[in-house]
Amino acid sequence: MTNIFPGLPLIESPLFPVLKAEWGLTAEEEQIANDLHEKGYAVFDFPDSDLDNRIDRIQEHLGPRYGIDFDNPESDKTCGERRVQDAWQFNEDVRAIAVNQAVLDLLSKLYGRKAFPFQTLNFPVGTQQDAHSDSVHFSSLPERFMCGVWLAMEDVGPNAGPLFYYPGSHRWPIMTNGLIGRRGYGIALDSAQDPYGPAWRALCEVHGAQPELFLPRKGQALIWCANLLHGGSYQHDPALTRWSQVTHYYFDDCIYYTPAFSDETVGNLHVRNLVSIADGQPRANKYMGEEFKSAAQPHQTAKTRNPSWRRKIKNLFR
Ligand SMILES: O=C(O)CCC(=O)C(=O)O
Ligand SMILES: [Fe+2]
Repeated sequence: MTNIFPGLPLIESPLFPVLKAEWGLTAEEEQIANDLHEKGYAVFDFPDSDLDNRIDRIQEHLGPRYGIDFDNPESDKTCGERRVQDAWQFNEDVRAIAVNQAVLDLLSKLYGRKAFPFQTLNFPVGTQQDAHSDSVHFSSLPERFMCGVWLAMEDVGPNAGPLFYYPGSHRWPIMTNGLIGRRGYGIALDSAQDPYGPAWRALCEVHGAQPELFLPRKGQALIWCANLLHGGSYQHDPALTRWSQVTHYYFDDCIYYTPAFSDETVGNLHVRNLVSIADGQPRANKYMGEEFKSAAQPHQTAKTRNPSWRRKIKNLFR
């Protein structure tokens, strides 16, 4: 069957049951594809024979950056800085995990477009972060061409603030400002997920949704779909560590933007200027093979923006 919906990731397509038969998937790949389609996440063993050594080196090199006393088993590990963003820029092991070719090939196969990593986050403890979908931070046009890969760099027990998620929530409405009745373009926020908290809570309530905890062993990884609701659960034992690396991936030939600061309907997009970790090169925003140039500068506030921005955006969408 031809894929009549190239604007949807293959694993999120209504045609998935028919299309997947034609991909030539191994049994393991098919399990991952089914899980992503049905539950919005999938667990797999991270395919890297040097992973244990990488993890040791990452902990050793990044450890001092967190301001945490890792040597004392009793010390509070949650009090320092809880993450290092984009350590791939200076740490070859973080980069190697992000650009793992088997993972890139798998994601590209499952989504039907070429995957590229654009951000890494390295955590020594849990985030204790409220439930959110990554699509409010990193959305794409067409939608859903984004995912996260969460890698356990040690065994994670229930008291270490494990990752949690709501299975099936990737099928709930994708949050946009239009959906919740606010304007977002040029409006400052502490966090891009703040405006959507009440909407997610309402959806959880109406679905009677129960979160599941991810209690992996070291070396297991979890892929989450762009719209899967997830977060970091409460850390019952602050003396524990929960080393992990999250790599965020986008896919080729999309516009990459932040919904919280955008009003899509009227063409006001807060686009992202990305660099692919794979080659360190900028990735242009594209729509159907053509470069898309937003008239507004990314990451600027309304105050600093060129006053002619509205006119320019109007022209673009004429
Ligand atoms: O590791 C966690 O607790 C959550 C991380 C997360 O939500 C993310 O990196 O997108
Ligand atoms: Fe997230």
